[in-house]
Amino acid sequence: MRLASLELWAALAPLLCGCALALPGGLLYPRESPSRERKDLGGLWSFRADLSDGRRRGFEEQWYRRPLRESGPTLDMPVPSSFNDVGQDGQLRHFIGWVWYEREVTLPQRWTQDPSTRVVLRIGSAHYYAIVWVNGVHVAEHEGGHLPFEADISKLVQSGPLDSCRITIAINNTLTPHTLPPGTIRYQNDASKYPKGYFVQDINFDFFNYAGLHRPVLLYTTPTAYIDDITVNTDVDRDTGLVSYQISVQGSEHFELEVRLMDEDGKVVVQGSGAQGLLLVPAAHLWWPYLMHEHPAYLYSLEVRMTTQAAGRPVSDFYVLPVGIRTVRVTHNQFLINEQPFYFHGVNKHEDSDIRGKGFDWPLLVKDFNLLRWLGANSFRTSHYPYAEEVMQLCDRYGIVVIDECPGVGIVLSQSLGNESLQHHLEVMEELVRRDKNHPAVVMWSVANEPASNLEPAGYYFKTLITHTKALDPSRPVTFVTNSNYATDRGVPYVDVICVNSYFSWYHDFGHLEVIQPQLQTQFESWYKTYQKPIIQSEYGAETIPGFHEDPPLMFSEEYQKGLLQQYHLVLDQKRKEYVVGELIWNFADFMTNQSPTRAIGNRKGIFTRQRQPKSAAFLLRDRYWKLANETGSHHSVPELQSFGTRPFTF
Ligand code: GCB
Repeated sequence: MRLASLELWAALAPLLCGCALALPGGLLYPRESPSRERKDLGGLWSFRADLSDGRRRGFEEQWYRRPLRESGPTLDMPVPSSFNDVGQDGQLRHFIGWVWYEREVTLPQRWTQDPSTRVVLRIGSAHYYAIVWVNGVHVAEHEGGHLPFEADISKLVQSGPLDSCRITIAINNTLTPHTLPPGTIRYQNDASKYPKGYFVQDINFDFFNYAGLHRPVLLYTTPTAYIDDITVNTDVDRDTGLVSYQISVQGSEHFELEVRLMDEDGKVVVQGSGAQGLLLVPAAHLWWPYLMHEHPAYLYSLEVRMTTQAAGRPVSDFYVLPVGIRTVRVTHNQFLINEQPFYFHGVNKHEDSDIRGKGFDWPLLVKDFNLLRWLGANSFRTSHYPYAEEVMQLCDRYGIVVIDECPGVGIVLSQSLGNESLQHHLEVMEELVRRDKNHPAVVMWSVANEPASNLEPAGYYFKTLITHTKALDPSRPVTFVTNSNYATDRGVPYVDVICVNSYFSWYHDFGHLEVIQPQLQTQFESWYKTYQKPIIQSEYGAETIPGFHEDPPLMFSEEYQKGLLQQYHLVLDQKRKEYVVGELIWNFADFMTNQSPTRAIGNRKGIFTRQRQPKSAAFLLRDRYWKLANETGSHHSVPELQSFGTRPFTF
């Protein structure tokens, strides 16, 4: 949206508020407030993998009915973490099927005795399919390993005599052609070669299928009448910021809503009331990306207060949402943030590290953001699935721009482009937009990575998926990342920005750095001539073992990685003057993959090692990114350390 007249905006804004969401209810991040408490269930849980042949013993013996230790031996399992790499057991590392987690929780008395308190169990992510019981009663089921889900467990915890409850979560990591990401179970029935009942999980994506409770599990409370969802959209008219909001309330028909927008000093700049409205912010501080402005990432706070009556008593609920005022717009050759051309100089990441796998970890997260800042990166893509909500919050706070990708990776079988898969994919986009719609850092949705978009069903599939995503959120452009040929790709006609991955002189013409320039020129020119849309080089890179040195450069050496990047940069420097709007290196850090003859303990295309130490290419990229920042943004000297984190971080 851009510079709409105030009147037009006032009329349109409510229509932009995620009104196409078909999901019932919101899923606001559980923040503490005077009316809301939270209890983190991180720590050690009891754990058991169901090693029975069909992996069904847990259901046959109803392990959820009593404490897990009573139905067999258990292991200590940290949460959040993947279960795969914490032990010494090869069988568990490669386990496919159901695993069981359990935790006894002591609840504050008020939570169990006050019927006007609503108690919610929230699971940040459980990969891949999860079933949840509380005290043996089924409370939730969820498909998809990268998005949160929750269950209202008030009745259960308020009906018993106990101040404790037993939470059991069964999780299955099996991927099928209709899951996201898809996969296939392949049975090996040749008794001369394989043990009885032998099967493997095939996948068409290049990262280890870590599983378990990857993100925080917690309990939180609200009053029984509560703020269920908030949707914010922003625009700018000269120096006035326009913040339109829509609030939904559950548990009461008659309520009052008051909103106050506070600046970073806690000063109220504008107030409003009612379930929807438009706030005008005079002399607004805009949310700018890192290195694009001397004060990036300005966040206001939208304080929402709901009051109602319940059982003759006044009830209030409070929720505070960070709000960044910014606009996003795409032309035929530019990506504009606040009407200024924005060039993505950033990375692709993974949620991946030693031991914890995909488990959420604050020290790792802060280290990664410090490295991004050091590098002068202004953006990343959440390749190839939504990252933890806390990651998105830090992006808002630091001004790191995000292309928010759903787990649509490895869609290469035609059966994964049929209606059953499409239906699930649409739902996943709804869950993703519902979760991330209010993050100013998110500037574009990516619905997939490298699908077989040249196949016949891909046209309908991507048209439907992208149209639906735009209906869910008309305020952001939508893309998917392609590695198909420009002449045969059936999905790209529907995207706003073309994101292309290419590995010249790595997967083709390996060893020949001299082919990169002509091939990359051809790539860009062919796409642009066909579509006249801005282009992002969404992946490029080379496998590099730190400490391998070869000059003249040979593959896998640090010199080869640098040489390859430099050849790409020569072409990017020409084309960014025309229509290329970004470059994202593959990859920020080395990461774990399935074993294969082409992977030396994981993918080594990181510019940092898996332990986050720089390879030579990191220094090369750092020089480049700071130069780019100085050309396109506000001026900074390279070694300058911006002082992040001066504002307290609140949940
Ligand atoms: C790609 C994929 C990414 C892989 C990368 C590689 O095109 O999108 O998931 O890891 O190539 O290193 O092969």
